[in-house]
Amino acid sequence: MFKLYFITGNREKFKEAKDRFKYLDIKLIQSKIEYPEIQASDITEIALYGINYCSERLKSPFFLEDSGLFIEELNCFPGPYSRYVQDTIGNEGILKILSNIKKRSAYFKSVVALYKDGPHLFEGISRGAISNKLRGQNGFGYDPIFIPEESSKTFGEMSTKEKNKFSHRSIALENMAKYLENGVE
Ligand code: ITT
Repeated sequence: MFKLYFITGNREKFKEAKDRFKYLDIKLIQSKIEYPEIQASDITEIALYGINYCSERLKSPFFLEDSGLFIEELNCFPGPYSRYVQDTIGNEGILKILSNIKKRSAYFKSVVALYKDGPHLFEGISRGAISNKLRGQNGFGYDPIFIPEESSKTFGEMSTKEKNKFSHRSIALENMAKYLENGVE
């Protein structure tokens, strides 16, 4: 079985990846090595900086993941600032900003950065909308305010397995899994 480290401090992300990889011949191990999350205007740049930094410290194959919520009516804010916005104004703050706005479309984007004989990038996007109020206790971060297309539930109202049917992270992880299995990027 192939051992692969997922560098993340976020337990929920690891849980999602474990569920996603359940059927594959890959043993996923969480690593909490800390790496600088640079402030850049592009999440791919943040992820690439992260793997280059970690590749000097970890010799086994590993990946990390950077994601963000992009609200279309706000010119794709918070995007690369999603962590800061979540830690400061949080979901209530986002709902307040959007309180008089009808067009609530948004998407989550995930960039999975794998380091295995060099860097490889995989992307996933989940399109949907921001709910009118907080709904659900599951997941983390923006999950209680994001409703993916093809569902009427927020991610916060879904189990990990259900969220994985729609989520940006799940799509990016699937793209990485295909590469690991078939060598196709
Ligand atoms: P890492 O240790 O893996 O970096 P993190 O929690 O810092 O974990 P990110 O920087 O990738 O994660 O995420 C940026 C912000 O977006 C952060 O506030 C997350 O809570 C939020 N976020 C990312 N993915 C999400 C998801 O699937 N559902 C809800 N919120 C999410």
